[in-house]
Amino acid sequence: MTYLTKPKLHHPALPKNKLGFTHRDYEGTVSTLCAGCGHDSISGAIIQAFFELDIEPHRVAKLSGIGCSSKTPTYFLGNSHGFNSVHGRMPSVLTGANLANRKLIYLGVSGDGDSASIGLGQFAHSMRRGVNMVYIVENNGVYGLTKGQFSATADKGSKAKRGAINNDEPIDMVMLALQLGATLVARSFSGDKTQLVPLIKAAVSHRGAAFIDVVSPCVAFNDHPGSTKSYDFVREHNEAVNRLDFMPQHTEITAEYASGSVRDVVQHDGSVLRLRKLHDDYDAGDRIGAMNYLQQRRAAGEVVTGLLYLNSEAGDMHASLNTVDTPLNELREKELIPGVAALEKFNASLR
Ligand SMILES: Cc1ncc(C[n+]2csc(CCOP(=O)(O)OP(=O)(O)O)c2C)c(N)n1
Ligand code: SF4
Ligand SMILES: [Mg+2]
Repeated sequence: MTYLTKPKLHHPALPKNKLGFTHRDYEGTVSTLCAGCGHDSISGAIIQAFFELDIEPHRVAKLSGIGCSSKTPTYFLGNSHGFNSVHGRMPSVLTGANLANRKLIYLGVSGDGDSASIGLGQFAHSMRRGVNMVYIVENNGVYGLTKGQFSATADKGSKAKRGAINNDEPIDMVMLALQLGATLVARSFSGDKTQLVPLIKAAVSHRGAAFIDVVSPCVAFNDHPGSTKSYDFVREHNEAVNRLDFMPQHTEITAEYASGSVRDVVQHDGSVLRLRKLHDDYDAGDRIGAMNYLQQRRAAGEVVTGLLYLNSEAGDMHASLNTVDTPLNELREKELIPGVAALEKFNASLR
């Protein structure tokens, strides 16, 4: 498949967004992943979300580690900035880029091996620092690229394609993100674009560390009976706690819903997230409650999906470090070398 190039011509009547761009302007090269891989559906959802958000591709920086999942940024947002880093090291590269230029929209794409095994420490620190980013883990429970070894998110007792049983406890990335202080936490399924696209839009409009765990079946190594990351298992055990409508800034809110089942949340950019409750006992504003609920439902064998936690008042790493608004590469000599008097004043403040 690698020899296939995408045709440059496209139908003139393709729908355009407010910027005059079509879906094609948000795509990348032809995917070389296995046909049916969940990761390709996530790429499709990312393309749709950025198209519908009317974001100029050059405002986005996409970063990844190593794995089939980490290859996917080649297949979307071909006109954005991109950096394919080392296995498990995407979070620190993203953090550095974000510190240097806060004007870009940061999208970290990773796998369960990349983030829960070799990169677990990196993942943890990017969450607790509140790096302003969308962090997506394409979670298939295996190392797809290296031929299907169990990853750290594989459920205890789940079966590999050749029959081996996983005896280790799984790492739940959502529980970790909640515990570590991520301020938007969600779980979704690659086969549910209706849920995933608004979640990505909400995460892009959120200020702070936004984490989305997307169960994304690996059709080559982990889509058989006995796997808890297969299409069939997730479809049968998927419990969505809410549905999200995303309304960009300046959109007239017309639909009416019964009060109690709906909560409107205004994000810092003025966009509105309308959260429709599907489970009355679930409150996405209660972090500890969310952790208890997730544990209970997991014990009952359910895969809980939806917007699981949101703190729309949250700050981010730049707020806590009190950094300058201007990206570092735009600072001029006057700001970088403020002179002896300014240096004296600063030194005095430290004495
Ligand atoms: C430092 C280092 N160790 C090991 C590897 C081998 N390796 C490449 S991808 C990978 C696991 C990828 O798994 P995951 O992140 O879940 O991505 P998937 O392929 O499942 O999407 C491993 C162990 C590597 N490339 N670099
Ligand atoms: S090996 Fe698995 S994760 Fe990798 S492309 Fe194929 S189906 Fe997707
Ligand atoms: Mg994986």
